[in-house]
Order: sequence, then structure tokens, then C-alpha cells
Amino acid sequence: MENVVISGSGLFTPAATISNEELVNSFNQYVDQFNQQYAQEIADGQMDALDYSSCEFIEKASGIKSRHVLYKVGILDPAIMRPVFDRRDEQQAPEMVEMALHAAKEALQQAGKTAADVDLIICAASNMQRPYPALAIELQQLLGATGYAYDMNVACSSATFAISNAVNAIRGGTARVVLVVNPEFASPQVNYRSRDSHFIFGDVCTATIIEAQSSCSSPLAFRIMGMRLKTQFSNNIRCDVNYTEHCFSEPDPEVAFFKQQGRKVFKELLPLVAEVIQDEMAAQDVTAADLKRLWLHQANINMNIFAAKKILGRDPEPAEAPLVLDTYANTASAGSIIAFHLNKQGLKTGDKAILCSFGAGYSVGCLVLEQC
Ligand code: CO8
Repeated sequence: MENVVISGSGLFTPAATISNEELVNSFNQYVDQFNQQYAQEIADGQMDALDYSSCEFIEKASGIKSRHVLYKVGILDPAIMRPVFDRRDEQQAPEMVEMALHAAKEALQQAGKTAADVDLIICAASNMQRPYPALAIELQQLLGATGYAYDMNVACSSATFAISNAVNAIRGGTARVVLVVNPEFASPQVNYRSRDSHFIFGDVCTATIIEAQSSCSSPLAFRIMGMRLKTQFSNNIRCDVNYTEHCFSEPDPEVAFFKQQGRKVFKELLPLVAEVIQDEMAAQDVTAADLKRLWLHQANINMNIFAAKKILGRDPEPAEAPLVLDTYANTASAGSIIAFHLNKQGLKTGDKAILCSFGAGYSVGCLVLEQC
């Protein structure tokens, strides 16, 4: 079987940030206004008063201190509480394509490749700004790449599932150099009026170049030794927005938003994640002692530490299982790739590592990597 490597990675980080303090301050102003507006209904027992959010809770429960967003305007205004931005016309690339273009250029440069070398582009993310034409095809045109391109969505596991598709395309002979982009424009899907979830997501885009080891000229590449994908249906992380919404006589005002049962996700997903990683390690004859790094999905600090401990059989050193949650928050499918991109230095040839995503579906995507 042909050896396939990740030969470059890229990251686009929006300039604007929102700290927990800013977010909680705006949320608590909204709570005061709501409770004042509905004081009578609350006093009569027809409605529950809203509770304040807290920075202490957010940081302790999730590890998140701040997040990047494409459009900060509107999010913190208690009368608006959503990103405010203009609809783009057909002549302008949508935000996701624009973000992907930046991340792609860095990944190509790292891999020592140009757009002319790329013959497959996969845009893999939790949301697409339109169903068709595929965002990946617009990116293909803007980059000046040939070959073919398509979009795919496996929520938080979109990046790892797309890398696995890239490996299979290379081994199957339908592509030689694949660009995978993960533009996660999450902020429009966040319900900034929900105390349970207003703090979770940030916007970002990652990119990776996947190619045959025989064509790789990158000074830092990782051979994909093994891949294991797993899905198991759950309603505990869900979004129902879709093109049929306008047909319903009673449109659901919450339909566009991300919803989850965070506790259940935590409990049900972790055993699945540990099983998938351990099964693939066994298949590749890789032991915990061989692992030099764990680039894990970034949804929750406690979840990451728990997963790393289960895999390593001991507490992880911070550098072994790097966290980017504090500054990036949960960035869906991009999270494990950000951890990889920012923390792939410092390993030696032959060192083994795990790159693993997990999230809605449920879905788990695990890659066992070896530094070339
Ligand atoms: N401030 C203060 N208190 C709060 C807040 C808040 N903001 N929110 C909740 N509380 C309170 C609750 O009311 C509760 O109080 P009480 O004990 O009195 O009932 C208490 O805090 C504890 O609440 P929880 O049990 O809900 O808190 P947890 O400790 O479970 O933490 C988390 C909540 C952080 C959400 C945690 O459950 C978690 O991270 N779980 C894992 C979830 C996960 O990994 N999800 C994956 C989602 S990402 C994904 O799959 C991609 C989807 C597609 C992307 C979409 C892009 C937008």
C-alpha cells in the first residue's frame, strides 16, 4: 500500500476576539433586561427568571477563556446578540471560502507545493454557507487548481474523515496531492442568549496537504500509519436548520442554533473515543509508551485530559496533549488540526502520535501518525 503523508498545514485566525468577561457581561445585561421585561410573568409563576452566566463556570467547565470571531459587531449588544454582517452577492466568495484561501496558502507553502500540484480539494466542515455549488469548487477556482473538489460534513470529525478520504483517493489513484480545508464559521450558529452554550464556539479555518510520501519534499511530514473512523447515532448534539424550514407554518425561531446535552455527550462519547484510539493503536502495534503527542479534538479541557489519561495510562504532560481551547474555544472540526499545526514541532523521525477528532453524530476519527 502506498505510504501517504500530511506534508503541510495552515491556519487562518480571525483578528477579532471575545473574552469570557465581555461575553458574560453582555449575557448578564440581557438577563437583567429579560427579567425586568417579564417581571410580572415571573412573579406570577408563568415564566422562569433567567440566571446569570459566569466566567468562573465557563473556564472551569470548559477551559475556554476567549474565542476568535469573524464579526464581533452585534454579538455583545444585548439587543442583537448575533454577528452582524452583510449578505454577499454571487461575485464575492463567501466567508468560508475566503478563510479557506488563507489557510490553504500557508499549508501549500509548508508542503512546498503550488495550487497547480493540487488535484483534489475537500472542504470539510460542520456547516456550509450554501448547499451548492460546492464551496470547495469556488476555492479550487480562486486558487487556480485543476482536478476536482467537493464539500463534506461530519460535524467535528469533518477534518479527520476528509483526511481519510484524501488517503483513499491517493491510494485509489484518483488524486495525487489533496488539499483539505476546514473553515468553521461557527458564530452564526451560536445562541448567544443560551447560558448553556453561549461560550462554546469560535471561528477559524485550518488546512492540510495530503500526498504520497514519494512526492513529498516537505521538511516536516507525518506518515499516516493507520486510520479508524466510527459513527454512532445520537440526538445529543444537534442542529436542524435546512432548506425545508420555510415550508412549515410555524417556523422554529431556535432552528438555526447548535443544541446539545453536554453532560450526556461527555459521558457517552469518551468511552467511544478511547475504544477507537486504542483499537487503532493495537492494529498499528503502537503502545502508549511510543506516543509522543496527542493532538485531540478541542471541545472541553476535562474531556481532553480524561481521554489523554486513558490512552497514556497516566496524567499527560501539557506538551504531550496540547490544548488550544483557552484562546480558540471549540472550533469544531478545526480543533485537533489547530493543536497539530501549532504543536507539531519537536518530534523526531520515527516518533508516533495520535490525531483524533470527536463530536456530533456521534463521530470519532483517529489517525495514527509517524514523523518522517
Ligand atoms: N454560567 C454559570 N453556570 C452555568 C452556565 C453558565 N454559563 N451554564 C450552565 N451552568 C450551570 C448549570 O445550570 C448547572 O447548574 P446546577 O448544577 O445547579 O443544575 C451547572 O452549571 C452544571 O451544568 P452542566 O452539567 O451543564 O455543566 P458541565 O460541567 O457539564 O459543563 C459543558 C457544560 C462545558 C458544555 C460540558 O458538558 C461539555 O463540554 N461537554 C462536552 C460537550 C462536547 O464535547 N460537545 C461537542 C460539541 S462540538 C461538536 O460536536 C460540533 C458540532 C457542530 C459545530 C457547530 C458549530 C456551531
